[in-house]
Amino acid sequence: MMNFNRREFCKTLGLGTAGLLLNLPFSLSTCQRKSRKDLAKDNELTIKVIGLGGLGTRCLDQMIQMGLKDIEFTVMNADKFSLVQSLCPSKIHLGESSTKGNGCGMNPELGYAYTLNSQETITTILRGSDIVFIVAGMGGGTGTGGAPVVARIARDLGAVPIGVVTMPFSFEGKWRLRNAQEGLQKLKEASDLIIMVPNDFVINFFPPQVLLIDVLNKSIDIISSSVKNLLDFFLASASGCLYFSDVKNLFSRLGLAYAGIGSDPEKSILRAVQTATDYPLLKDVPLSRARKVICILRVSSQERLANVQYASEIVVKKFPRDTDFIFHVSVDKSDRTEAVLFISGFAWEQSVS
Ligand SMILES: Nc1nc2c(ncn2[C@@H]2O[C@H](COP(=O)(O)OP(=O)(O)OP(=O)(O)O)[C@@H](O)[C@H]2O)c(=O)[nH]1
Ligand SMILES: [Mg+2]
Repeated sequence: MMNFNRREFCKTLGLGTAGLLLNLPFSLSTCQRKSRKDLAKDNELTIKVIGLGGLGTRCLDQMIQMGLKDIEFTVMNADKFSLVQSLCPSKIHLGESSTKGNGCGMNPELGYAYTLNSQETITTILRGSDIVFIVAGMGGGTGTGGAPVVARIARDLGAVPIGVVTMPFSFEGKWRLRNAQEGLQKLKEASDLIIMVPNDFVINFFPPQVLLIDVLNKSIDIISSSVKNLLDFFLASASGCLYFSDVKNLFSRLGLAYAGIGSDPEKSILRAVQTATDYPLLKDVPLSRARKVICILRVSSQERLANVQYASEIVVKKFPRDTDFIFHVSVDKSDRTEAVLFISGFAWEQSVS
């Protein structure tokens, strides 16, 4: 069992006052033996993940395939075919009596109305949750219209709503972009944090002759990994380390965030951090205007303290001096080495241009 004094460890990492927000795994061994469900119980954090529309449904299927089984997932869609195909056991058919199962045809007003019609069912599903992830592609009808409704229900129940959304590719045209911007604005009003995955930024991962299918799939990967890492952040904080009041303090009105993810097969946290800071999704993000950074480091049991310290310095140096940092460091039981950055604090209007 590794026990750290939060303040001393911050000093060791050389993080100064920024490190006072450091959230450390105070009892790693406990955390490694328990299942996600047990940890959630210990922390008294109940987390639910909702996937809306076509993209939301695909992302939840991917997360289920990643083995995140103890988390409660629900897909909601007006498109019956997509629902039937989904691996998710909990499904809500939005607008069942009105759409004949055909989706909302890029009309967010229908998405809004159908989701509102299912308000009671959604309330029942979300009751008792502390954090609700809402995953949707902005730009169509179901996800764009429905996501703000789900976020509002979650907030009214006292939970922290976190949106995870894509913005349309430029080639999808102005209609979808306008829908997406309006939907994002409404989602923002009802959520504490929105993790943005602009589809145009996803193109940065690939050479010019990339196949469309690869780009589509990559963003599903990014969303699924981002949610998974945030779930780990909440759940792997050993018992007593992170309470709902902490979550509320950390995430309340955080705004938009972009994610950078890096791993290293040879288990070097330094290379993982370098990959995360150079992540193609961050290429067009104005890091100098970030106000808050959440950095999740998952290191192998053989990783040296000096490397963790250096890795944190690499991150800190990328941002302005007055940025707030939250570092979460844990030793991975399967020796996976991963670094994830959530960069936030941007003004809303900077995001959607
Ligand atoms: N990267 C990526 N983006 C997707 C994918 N599917 C949809 N999107 C994006 O998400 C937006 C909304 O699409 P859907 O999720 O299919 O729409 P919906 O919410 O089901 O809405 P309707 O079908 O109109 O009722 C699109 O404009 C795309 O930008 C995907 O597989 N990968
Ligand atoms: Mg659809």
